[in-house]
Amino acid sequence: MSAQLGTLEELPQDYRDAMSQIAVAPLWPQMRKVLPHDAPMPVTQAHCWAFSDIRPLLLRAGELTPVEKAERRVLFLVDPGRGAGAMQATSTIYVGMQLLLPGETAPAHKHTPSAARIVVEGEGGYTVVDGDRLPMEAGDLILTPGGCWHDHGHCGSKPVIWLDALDLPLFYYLEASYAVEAPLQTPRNRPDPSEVEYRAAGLAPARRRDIAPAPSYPMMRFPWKRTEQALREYARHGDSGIVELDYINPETGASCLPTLGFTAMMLRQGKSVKPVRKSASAVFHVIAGKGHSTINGKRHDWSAKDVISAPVFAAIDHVAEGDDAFLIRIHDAPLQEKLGFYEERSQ
Ligand code: 1HN
Repeated sequence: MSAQLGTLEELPQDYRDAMSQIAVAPLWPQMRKVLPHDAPMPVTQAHCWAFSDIRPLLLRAGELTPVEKAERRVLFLVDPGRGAGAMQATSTIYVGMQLLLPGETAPAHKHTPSAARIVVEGEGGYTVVDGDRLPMEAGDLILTPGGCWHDHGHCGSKPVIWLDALDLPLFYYLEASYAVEAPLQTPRNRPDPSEVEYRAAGLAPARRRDIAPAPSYPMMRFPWKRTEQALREYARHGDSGIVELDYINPETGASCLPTLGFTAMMLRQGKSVKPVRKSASAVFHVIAGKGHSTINGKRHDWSAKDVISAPVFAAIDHVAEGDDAFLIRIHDAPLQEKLGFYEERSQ
């Protein structure tokens, strides 16, 4: 079954040249590379990006490059398994840190990939998504789904930094990635739907089915204050296992974006948590607390605002030190579920 397959070097040079000339190649030398036994062989290497390393370079970008010249002033996280310039934190997940200075705006555009922001630092930032003005407060998750217009602004007095997560690598691979540009939007003069129609979990507007179908993306902002409260209550009254809440579409219960999943996690202080191994890749953003995660045998120490990546099927062990810790896990389980292969295995 697992006999050694023939190599390219075994083939005569004239045969190899003849293949190249007509643009064909033999499958068998590459068969195991594309179809390894029993589990994938990820290219992605687990990594921890310290916010204290990124922040000074991002602030310097604020001095070096005006936002008008950058459109989006971002430093993106490069998977060490892929090397210089790779716009990938994992196979499918792009992550960047974006800086907006007081008074700056980033012009409107819409694109095929979907995005979400997690606010890392600063007050007064906002994103306008399809006319709704979404305030950006620390830890908030803000969606900009594919095809939705979005621009950013900042009416505060200190720099604002947020994390961008996109399914860009997937769309780029599909040769499906492009954007359309437009001037800044004029926001509606009312609070966003998380404060109005979807004020409370489990409640959604009653609608006339014939003329008012539920919007595909009803809620674009998930305020961190509510998420943290929900996690703490769940930890207090739920079972003693892993404390995690998925961000969902409040109309359908589906993942809040089509390919990317977002899961809020609470790690109780001093407790080691060993989740099942998942076929999804993941990027963890630390909202608060400090601790360490051992990923495939290597220890990564982290604290608030850091970002940690994990490849598919990673064996992971998280420990919060000192106080309870809060993280948001960005992952591609929704994509894998749609494709019908999402899988979990015990460690
Ligand atoms: C994008 O649209 C934003 O709107 C940020 O803030 C980062 C990276 C790649 C492609 C589109 C934004 C992005 C992006």
